[in-house]
This record gives sequence, structure tokens and C-alpha cells, in this order.
Amino acid sequence: GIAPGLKVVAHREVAQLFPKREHDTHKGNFGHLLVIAGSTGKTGAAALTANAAMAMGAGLVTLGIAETLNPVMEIKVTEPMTFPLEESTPGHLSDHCFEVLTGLARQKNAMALGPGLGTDPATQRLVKKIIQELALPMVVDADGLNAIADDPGILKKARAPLILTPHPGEMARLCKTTTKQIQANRLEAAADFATTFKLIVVLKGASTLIALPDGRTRLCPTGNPGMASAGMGDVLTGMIAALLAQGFSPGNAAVAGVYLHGLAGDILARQYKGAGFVASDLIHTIPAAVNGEG
Ligand code: NPW
Ligand code: AMP
Ligand code: MG
Repeated sequence: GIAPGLKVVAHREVAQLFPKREHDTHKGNFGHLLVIAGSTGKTGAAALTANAAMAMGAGLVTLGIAETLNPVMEIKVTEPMTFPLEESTPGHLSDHCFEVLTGLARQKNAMALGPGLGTDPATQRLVKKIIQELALPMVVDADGLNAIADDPGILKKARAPLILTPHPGEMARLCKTTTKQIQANRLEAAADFATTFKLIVVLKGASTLIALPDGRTRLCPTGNPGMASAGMGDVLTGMIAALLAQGFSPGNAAVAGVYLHGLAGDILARQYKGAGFVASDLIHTIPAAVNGEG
């Protein structure tokens, strides 16, 4: 049964959030997203996040990447721009790049922070600085969440709205408990964290929950087991962040991003009769989900 007060996200409310594109519009009207993601062995996560943001309608995307990985990313992504940043060990971002990053963040409308960043201590210091000092609405995911799990209190110092997108394992790290405990109390875990730290929690998994800072909670009806594969969460992060960059409120960005990510997965599950599609396929299905198919 569904807990009282837990509203299921409806297709109609998501569809009406997307304004019609004016005849004479241009890319400057759809926001510029800054993605900070990727490390040695996990450049795929950075590419998926940046490409998903483009597919979700962001006007421009810039991917900040550890400098020795920049040549690889120049080839891996096409529409997103890349920007090499100072690293600690090869392929891992250093907190020494924070000044440069502050400049890079200046003309941006939102940030996606964490997919594939790795767990280098200097990278983790950088994540903490970004969250506390950059006034950009932000989606924090994956290793961005792992970086602050030892001190979630810094989330209270954020200068702009935050959307956290933990899977149950990451949520367990944030709450210093086990995945099993989180899964047994998903609604309570997400709602408590969101109200305590005054941010949005997207607790992923079958039936993703969205908990808002005012205590309201939403249940996403889309998504399927075919989505239990590498990179699906990295795509979601890019999708939500792209909506933030386009000026969606944090609550609307989270609700619409989660719903359409699941809907794109459902369109693919029908095409593939179940599973076998991959996160890159889901990126290519985003327009069909947004434009009302399925
Ligand atoms: P358990 O074992 O049940 O306790 P990790 P990751 C749990 C990047 N990637 N329901 C489960 O825990 C990411 O962006 C890069 C229940 C599981 O063992 C990150 O930066 C890719 N439990 C980094 O890798 C592609 C669930 O969490 C544990 C659950 C590490 O991220 C892959 C795993 O979590 C990846 O996206 C669920 N629905 N979901 C690339 N190509 O570059 C998760 N768990 O240890 O945080 O590892 O999610 O792979
Ligand atoms: P991550 O573990 O960060 O790659 O995120 C996985 C993404 O796929 C999240 O958006 C999950 O909600 C989604 N997902 C994974 N498994 C399922 C499932 N069994 N049913 C629905 N969605 C799923
Ligand atoms: Mg993930």
C-alpha cells in the first residue's frame, strides 16, 4: 500500500511543465550546465551525464574534467564542451582547481556534481568546497555524495538549492546505516533527510521516491528492472540538472527528471521486450519521452 500523503507523479503534470519553444528562440535561452564528473576508469559516467543533459534540452553543457583525461573526453563527447582542470593524481581532480572552477561557474545556470568522480581525498575536499561556496543550483550524485558522507552537516551550508540523487547504497552511507535498513524504511529515510537538511532527496530504485524540503513526498510510477544496469543513474543526474539549468524549480526538475527517465526506460523495455538496453540507449530515447510518446 502507498502511505497516506504520498502522491504518485502523473504524466499530465510533467507534460505541462515544458513550455513550447518559440519560433525565434536560441540556445542561450535553454541554460548552460556545468558538469563536474569522471575520473580514471570512470570517464563513461561523465560522458553519460553530459550527453543526457544535452538530450534533455540544455542549451549548452560544459564538462569540467581532470586535465589528463581531457583529450579522451574531447573524443568521447561531441556536443558538450570540455574544460581541463588541475588534478591531484592523474585523472583525479584536485581541490587546487577551486579558483579556476569558481570562474568557470560564473556564467552557468546549474551544476551536476559527482558521477564517476572517484574517491581521491583531494577530489573529496573539492566537492565539499563546491557545495559550501558555489551559489549554483546543483544535483549531487554518486561520488559527490560519497565525498560528504563523513560530514553531511556541510549540506546545511549550501548557498543554493541542492538535489541529492542517492541509490540505496549511497543513502545508507549518508545515513550511516545499511542498504537493508534504507530499503525497509525508504519513505521515512528520504523524508527525514530532506527535511533535516532542507534539500531534495531522490531515493532511487524500483519506485523512486522524491522527498521535498517541506516534508512532501512523491512516488514515481515509471521505470522498470531493465534499468538495473551501469550508468542509468549518471543519465538521471544529467537529465535533472539540465532542467535546473533551463530554469525549472528544483522540485519540478526532480519530479520531471525522474518521471521522464523512467518513461524513457519504459519505452525501451517495450522495444526490447524487457532488458538488454543500456544507458546510452536511454539517452537516445529521452526526446520520445519528453515529446509525449509512451
Ligand atoms: P548492497 O551490496 O546491496 O549493500 P556503489 P556504483 C547498493 C560510477 N559509475 N537497491 C548495493 O549495495 C558512479 O557514478 C561509472 C538496493 C550495491 O552493491 C559512481 O561514481 C560508470 N541496493 C561510481 O561509479 C558506470 C542498491 O549500492 C551498491 C541499489 C560507483 O558507483 C557505473 C553499489 O554502489 C557507475 O555508474 C538498489 N536499487 N542500487 C562508468 N561507465 O564510468 C545500488 N545499491 O558502491 O556506490 O557503486 O553505484 O557502481
Ligand atoms: P545508479 O545505481 O546510480 O546507476 O542508478 C540506477 C537508476 O536506474 C536509478 O534511476 C534507478 O531508479 C533505476 N533503476 C535501477 N533498477 C531499477 C528497477 N528495478 N526498477 C526501476 N528503476 C530502476
Ligand atoms: Mg549512480
